[in-house]
Amino acid sequence: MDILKQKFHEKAEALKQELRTISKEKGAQKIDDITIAQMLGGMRGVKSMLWETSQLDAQEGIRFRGYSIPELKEKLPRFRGGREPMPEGLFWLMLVGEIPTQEEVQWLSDEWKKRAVVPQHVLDTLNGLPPDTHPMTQFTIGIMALQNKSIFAAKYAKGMPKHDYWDATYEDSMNLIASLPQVAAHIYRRTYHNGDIIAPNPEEDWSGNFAHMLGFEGIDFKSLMRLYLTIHADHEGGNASAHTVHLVGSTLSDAYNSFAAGMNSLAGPLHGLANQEVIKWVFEMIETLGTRTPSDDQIKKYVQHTLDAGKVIPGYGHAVLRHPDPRFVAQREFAREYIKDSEIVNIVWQLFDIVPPILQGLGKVKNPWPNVDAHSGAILVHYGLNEYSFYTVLFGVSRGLGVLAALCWSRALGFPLERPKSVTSEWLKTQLDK
Ligand code: CMX
Repeated sequence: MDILKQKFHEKAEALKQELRTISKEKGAQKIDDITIAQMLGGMRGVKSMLWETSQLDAQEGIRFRGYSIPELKEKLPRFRGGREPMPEGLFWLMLVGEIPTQEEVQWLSDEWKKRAVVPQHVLDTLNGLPPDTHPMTQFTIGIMALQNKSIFAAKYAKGMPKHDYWDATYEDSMNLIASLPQVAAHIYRRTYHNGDIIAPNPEEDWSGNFAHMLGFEGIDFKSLMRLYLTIHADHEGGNASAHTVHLVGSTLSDAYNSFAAGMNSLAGPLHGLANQEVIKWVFEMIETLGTRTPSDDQIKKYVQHTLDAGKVIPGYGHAVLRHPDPRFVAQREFAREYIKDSEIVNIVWQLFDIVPPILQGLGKVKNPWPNVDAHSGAILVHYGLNEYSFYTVLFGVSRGLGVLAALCWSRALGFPLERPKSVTSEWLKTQLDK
């Protein structure tokens, strides 16, 4: 058994026993009530799921196993003396709750290199799709095409006992994560670069190799990828993509089926697709105003024009957060440190001053602050990755780390099929009468 799997197994077994005891001895204890407003309002705040890998605080933002993003930047191992954390380290942390050593992260990086085998039929499947197929659609199809490699599905078909589910899920998750950069890069190159595919570079880490296969060799872009793939990885379990993976996984669908389902959820404009919508909206603004250096007044009018047209301002607002998203802040810091004078980045910073008071003035928006998607596109444009329809795929590659680590936990803890209760509006009205 490999070192990470062994550690995970020991921790999961201990927690499984503990949770069983809690359920047996305190199972009837109430921890929450649900209101009609919550039921009609997208179940905001209803505590109904265990999710070990990260937790979100409305004011403070995300913590991964208790560590904030600035703490991760300081504590996680880095690649060859670079300044940004390696996502390999975050996966280790999320899976076993310990900050890994440099050697452990190196082991994981090497392990993913070994496991990154994308069969030809997957690439052929992608190549068979019309080039105007949205990259997120291609991404889910690519993941589904990998599914015939599922160890869980093969073992289940042969009658795998329940106590082995976690093991097969771990194997699938590791193989799938290892393969995601190549699948994503293939989609990028076939869609935007005439199918000029770039072979992996075994000298690189997971993020550096991804940047290389996309066609970006700059050291700063590789640093950006390390940060980007770290901060987008997880946002506790209730967000739409994570919850989808959790729900589908609860049916004992394997990691490939579950993750592809989550990616379809990430592809919605209120969720991950917002990162493409932000930059698309900024480009439209530039074109309408006829300048790449708009004044604050011009931007204010454009924001108002968007709202008057009955649309949302992409990249602003959040279902849980009530402060600027620390993932936005981390990207702003990156831009301050690495980028000098980018007109698009400047617009994002102007928007940060201009949009919140306008949204606040509407009187209904609960969080007027920017979320993770408000900043990412501007930095990618700065480095020349202008094809914004691809942005959500980058988000998806990163999200694989969190949701698949969490899926391993769900299998190891033996979580059952998820099946909340629904009611009709007729039933709801009868409750009011009572
Ligand atoms: N611009 C305009 N109106 C907004 C808004 C925004 N950015 N954010 C919220 N509102 C509106 C809502 O549409 C809603 O209006 P109605 O009552 O008329 O339907 C009202 O304010 C209340 O919404 P809320 O409770 O503040 O927000 P929700 O929890 O319902 O929704 C979110 C959260 C993210 C979907 C919403 O803020 C939004 O649509 N933002 C823009 C899209 C976006 O950036 N999504 C990415 C989120 C991060 C991610 O998952 O990647």
